[in-house]
Parts: sequence; structure tokens; C-alpha cells
Amino acid sequence: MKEFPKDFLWGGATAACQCEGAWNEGGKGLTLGDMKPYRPFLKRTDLHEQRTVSMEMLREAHAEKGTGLYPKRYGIDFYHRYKEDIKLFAELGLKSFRMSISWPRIFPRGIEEVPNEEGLKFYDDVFSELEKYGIEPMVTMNHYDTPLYLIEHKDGWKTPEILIYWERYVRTILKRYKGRVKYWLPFNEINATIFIPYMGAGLFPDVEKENFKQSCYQCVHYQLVANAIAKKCAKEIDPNAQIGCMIARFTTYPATCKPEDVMQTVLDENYENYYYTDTLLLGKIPAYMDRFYEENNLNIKISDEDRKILSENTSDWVAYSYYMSLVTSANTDELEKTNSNLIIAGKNPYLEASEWGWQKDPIGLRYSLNQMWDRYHKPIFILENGLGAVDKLEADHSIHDPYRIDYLKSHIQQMLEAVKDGVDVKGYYIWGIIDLISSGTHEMSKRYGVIYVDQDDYGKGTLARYKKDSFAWYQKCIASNGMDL
Ligand code: BGP
Repeated sequence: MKEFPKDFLWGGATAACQCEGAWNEGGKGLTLGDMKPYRPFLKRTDLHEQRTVSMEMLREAHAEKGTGLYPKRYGIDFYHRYKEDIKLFAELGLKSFRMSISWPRIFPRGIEEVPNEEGLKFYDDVFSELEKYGIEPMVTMNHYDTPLYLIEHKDGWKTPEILIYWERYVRTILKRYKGRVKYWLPFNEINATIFIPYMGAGLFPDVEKENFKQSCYQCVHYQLVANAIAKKCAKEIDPNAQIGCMIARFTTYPATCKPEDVMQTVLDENYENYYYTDTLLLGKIPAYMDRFYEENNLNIKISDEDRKILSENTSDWVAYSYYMSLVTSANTDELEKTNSNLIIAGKNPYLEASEWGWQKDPIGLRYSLNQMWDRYHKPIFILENGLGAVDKLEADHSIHDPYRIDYLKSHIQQMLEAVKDGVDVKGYYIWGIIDLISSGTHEMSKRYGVIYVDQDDYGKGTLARYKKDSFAWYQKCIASNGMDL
């Protein structure tokens, strides 16, 4: 019977815009990730409001720069506390730490020709600290973090001009951290530009109007090309670097065994998941997209040069975030819905959902791992998995989170089943290994960590770090290479 490989990367994941804070320190420019356009407009489960968040709201949030800030900009002050945090990760036994570099810390407006040394130095220091404990960095180049200037003054991802700035940024960090970072991920959840367009590309329906869908698909096309450009640069600069690609994996089941529903599942999977990974791993925009563009009256500009870059620079590995599974049907009106803060999806009567409507499905992890392996035969990383929950800090600073342990345990057990099925899983990262600001709701109270951070939804608290019960549990899991759960 197979076990997890000896060099399996037990990890924890974060993102700069959700944990660093220090949004206006060290020469950093503003980024999409700093903006918190909709709170208090957005309620936990009101997807409609989130989808229609307007540019006006963004501007309002932008205008209050320096005053009345919402906690997202503060993050959890990782910028000043990274040493303390990494020490805790070492105590936990983490083999790998997923973090992101904030693009506007390096190029504040995105367009500068010379990088900001203070920003580069910060990540040098973080890598040194990780090296001290032998923790392997897994680095995202863009985690919802495009410089705001590029969005407001350069048409963002809508035109190929951004690829010039992107390439400059990518070359800069690949050169600077050569030999220190082996695993690079150009984009977090590249399909996010379609399901949360303002976070992925700064797109708003009230600005784009009838071109909204067209803009979303044009932007994601250039992001796919940008992902391949990162691979092209890595080949030249640091051949030891391994470049991946990542989606938020929406594993989808048919609501019934009616052939129409089963066929709809294939289509949903193609459009929501495989379009991105097929393009980046097989090097070709899949033919089903031609039909999709035609049926949706989309006229996406795709040059021969774009196709060439994609075909010559396929990713070395594939990754996804896995939190839940969905249900679809040929007739979506008939579906009973579950409304999460990310997407509206069909309800699965066999699954329980988290407080935020995310349907927990450990077997779906084994299922999707098999699907991804069968399709690509490339190494796979689960770069995010975890349970967002409200935790209670007891008077003695303990936090009892058996629900989180149950969630993680059941997913790791199913991941082991996939390993036994022969799937080449390289690593597993608990999302929000330390509590941080939620990207979807911008709340602090949606916590994922095995480490608690004392801060509330309004940025109040001591920011002290406390170990939850799940800390000792994950420590044991890592020490036993996933066998003692
Ligand atoms: C993913 C993002 C993360 C993270 C996570 C949890 O989509 O890559 O940034 O936040 O989801 O989502 P949320 O914070 O909305 O609960």
C-alpha cells in the first residue's frame, strides 16, 4: 500500500494582500487587493450584491485612503511579525510555506522601470527566515494583487500592454530570488477573473456595461498568456525554477443521471475549470472555447504570438484550491440552490455546508485528484484546502476547533486514497494556516488558521497569536507524514 511520498510538502498558505498589512509602508503602491469596495454593502451570503459591486463603491473606498480603513488593508501585520509567524510555522513542522509577493511592493504603480529596493529586500528577509528553518517557499506572483494604477490608468488586463509591465516584474523577481525559490505560481486561481471579476482583474459591471463578459474573457486570456510568459522567463533566468498554474476547482456533479444533466456537467467543468488548465498544460486554447465564444457573441483578440507563447511554455505542474463541490443540471431553474459568498450552485442533499454555504465534500477531493491526474499526468499540488469558521478564544487563550480538525482530517484521508490510486500529489497546503482576512467577505471572523490571531472584523485586537487545538493536530499529522490523523 502506498503512503505519502517521503518528500511530501505539508504546507500552509497565505496571500500578501490578506496578511501583510503595511499597505502604505516600504514604498508600496495600492493594489486591487487593498481595496475593500463593498463592505458594509455586502452581506455574508448575498452574491448578487457582490457581483454588482460598482466602480463608485471602489472609488469611495479609495478616497478614504489613510482614514477609516477597513481591516483588509491591515492584514494581520505579517509585514512586521513575519519572524514570529515563521517561528510558529517551524514549530508546527511546516515543510513548505505558500506566500505571495505583492506586485506593487516591487513596482508601486506597475509601470516603473526601476524596482523598489525596499520591497525586494522585505522578501529577501522573509526567504532568509524560511531558510533558517528549512521551510520551502511556494511563491504566488499575483494573488489578487494587480497594481491599482494599471487598472485605473492602463486598462488593466484588457489590453496586451500590461504584459510588458508583467514581464518586467516577473523577470525582476525571478532574477532576484534565483536559487532561493524553486516553486513559482504566476496567478492564484486564474479562473477567479470570471467568477469574481473585480478581484481577479478589477472589472465592474457598471463600468463595462454590455461588454462585461467580453472584458472578463479578454482579461483572462491575457492572464493565461502572462502565466506562460512567466514560464518563458523562468527558462531563461532560472532553469531550476518550476512554474505552475492554478484554478479554484469547482468539482461538479450532475443533479441526476439524466443524460442532459450529465452532459451539462461536462460543459460546466470545461468552462469553469478545464479551459484554464487545458490551455496552460496542453499549450492550446481548447476547441470547445471556439463554440463558447461564438454562442456568447464574444470576440476575443487572440494573436498568433499569444498562441505561440502558450504552446511553447506549458506549466510544469498543476494546482488547485479545493473547498467544496457543486451540483449542476441542464435546467438550472429546477435546482435547489446553495448560496456561498463566491458562487451560487446547486445544493447537494448528501453534503453538509459550512456556515458560509460551502458544501464540504472530502470524497470530491479524491475524485478531482483522479480527474486532474488522468487528464494531464503532471504533478499536482493542493494549494488551498481548509474550513472557514467562527472560532472562540477562551479565557485561557485556548481555541477548541474540532470541526476544523474533522474537515482537514477527512480531506487528508481522501487525498491519501488518491495517492493510493496512483495520483502524483506533491503537496498539500492548509489555506490561511494563520488566521487572516477573508478574500471573499473581507472579514476577520471567517477564520481558517491553526494559529489564531486576536483581531476582530473592525481591525481591533492585540494581534497576539495563539495556537488552536488544530495546531497540535496538524503538527502530529506532519510528523507522521500524514499517517497519524
Ligand atoms: C481562495 C483564495 C484565497 C482565500 C480562500 C478562502 O479563493 O485564493 O485568497 O481567501 O479562497 O476564501 P474566503 O477568504 O473568501 O473564505
